[in-house]
Amino acid sequence: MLLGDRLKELSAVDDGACDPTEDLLAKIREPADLRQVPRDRLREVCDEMRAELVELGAVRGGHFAGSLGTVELTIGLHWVFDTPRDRLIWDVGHQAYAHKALTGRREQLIKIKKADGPSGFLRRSESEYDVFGAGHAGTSISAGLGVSEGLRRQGREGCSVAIIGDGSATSGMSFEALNHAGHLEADARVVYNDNGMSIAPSVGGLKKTGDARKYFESLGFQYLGPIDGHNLDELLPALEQLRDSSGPVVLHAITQKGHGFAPSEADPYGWHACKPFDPKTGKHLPGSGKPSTPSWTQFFADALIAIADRDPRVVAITAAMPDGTGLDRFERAHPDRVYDAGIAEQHAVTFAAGMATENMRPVCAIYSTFLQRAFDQIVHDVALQNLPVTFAIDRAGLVGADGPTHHGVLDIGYLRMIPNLIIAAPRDENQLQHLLATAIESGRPFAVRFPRGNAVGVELDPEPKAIPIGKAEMLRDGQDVALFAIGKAVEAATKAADLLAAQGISARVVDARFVKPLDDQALVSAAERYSRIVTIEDHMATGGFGSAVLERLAMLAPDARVLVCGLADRFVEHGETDDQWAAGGIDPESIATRTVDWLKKS
Ligand SMILES: Cc1ncc(C[n+]2csc(CCOP(=O)(O)OP(=O)(O)O)c2C)c(N)n1
Repeated sequence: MLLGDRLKELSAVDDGACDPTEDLLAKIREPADLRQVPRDRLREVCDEMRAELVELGAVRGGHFAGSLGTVELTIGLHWVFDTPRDRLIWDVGHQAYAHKALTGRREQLIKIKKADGPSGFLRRSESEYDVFGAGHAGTSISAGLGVSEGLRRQGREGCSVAIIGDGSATSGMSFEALNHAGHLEADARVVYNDNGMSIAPSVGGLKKTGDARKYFESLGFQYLGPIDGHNLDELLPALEQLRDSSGPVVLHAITQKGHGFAPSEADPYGWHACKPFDPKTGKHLPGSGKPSTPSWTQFFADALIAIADRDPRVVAITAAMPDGTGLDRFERAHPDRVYDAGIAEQHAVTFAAGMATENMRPVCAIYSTFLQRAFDQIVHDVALQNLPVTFAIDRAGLVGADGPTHHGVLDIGYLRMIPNLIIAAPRDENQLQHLLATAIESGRPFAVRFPRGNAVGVELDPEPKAIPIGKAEMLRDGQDVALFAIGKAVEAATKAADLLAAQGISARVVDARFVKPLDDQALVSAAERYSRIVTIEDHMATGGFGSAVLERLAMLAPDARVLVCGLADRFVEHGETDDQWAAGGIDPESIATRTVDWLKKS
């Protein structure tokens, strides 16, 4: 439907109250409506969009500065290209809120990342305009090239355009895709959204030399630009040129992260994501007032600082997440002992392995979900050579609002099968500091996984100290059943034991501490005493901690019966973490109920 028709329709509904000269955005239900807006009014659409995104961020918080910086790009792309026939492929998706608003999801944005609202990233199931799902960085050029080849081979109409930030372009996959596109001489259109920022300032030789033209041209790309990505007079003709080109072609758009809102312009790092704020001042709204326990991440950083104080071999490596992993804090204490490798998890791990061959003790601080990228590097470069690299795996378990692209619920599975690798998970921040010391002092490949959010709030021992590897800890004894839990699930197991006690069932609670090696003695003693063991973990049941227990008991005590409380074989949607635990059957109530039912049956 034409915008004019839509305006008339809306005017009729609104009893003539609708003024077609105002609130253009409200009339745009889909990109076809946007394309009816005359060029000289696109500025107004951009301004309205930006104001709306500021309002949204003020109320909801969440990813913020990235989308403010892509307002003109988004509107320009949907105006110049014939979407959805032409396929826009956004990298990551945290900067695609304007894209969501233009493609029929404007009213739902207020519920973004809530269980009944849109995802914070891109999802094919959410909209035909989300051509390729995302959440992890560096996929768009590969996907765009694949889409382009798919279209060409079948003679389908349309083209693909990958939109990638300079941060995401530091990923190895982006280079691989550019190299392949240059080789194929395929119709690979790329918009290089260069704002100088990843979450933190971007890193890399390309950023240092600043010679993007040379980079792209050396890989066989036609290079357009650089242009000011906020100036429509530059942007629109450049996008038209991009549209009308063939072969591999990149448009270099310079943008400002956080553009158009003074606080985020001044501090794009701090405003990558935000808490609700006052849109007039940019001041964050006060929280509940109750001081909360610091995050697991902060305790990790403090423990690492203490260990590095006494061990000069310790260095820390991040893949573009110095703030998220607490390494910014570490860096303040130990300047010069942190490496930001860019969004390059694979490289970060092998780089660490190289250092480890020279008697260093590198600690790779990487989120569980992003470490998935580096699987072969962990196998081939670290574990096979038995090198002393520590993996500090943050955001392990269910992460809530970021949803299935960001849950860290596969790591036990993909690490457990790797020989030489030790895997542990602390139940609280005090255990975290000790496990970190254990890892670094072990001289072995060692993974310590810990969750997102506030830590438990226990008292800390004065300093991190190594503990025996593979030793579980019994937290309470009982008569009827044993609960074996790992990491954050230990707290749930302890609460479940209380609920069971109220029903007259007395449970032993064991903090396994290690997934690998398991504590055989603790398992056998429980199997002999109860012959019934419940395992609890914030991880997939398939291939997880419970699986490990089952495998071990099949050898050590084959008569033992095991109830595995882990996540079922499906992706968990975005929403509140507590709801995700409950839906996954791993919250205290579910564990207690499942245990009671199971004991009755067996
Ligand atoms: C594989 C992977 N590692 C890390 C991240 C976390 N992350 C999300 S956005 C982002 C920065 C992206 O920078 P850029 O592409 O330049 O976009 P900008 O926010 O600057 O617009 C990072 C590191 C991720 N999504 N995927």
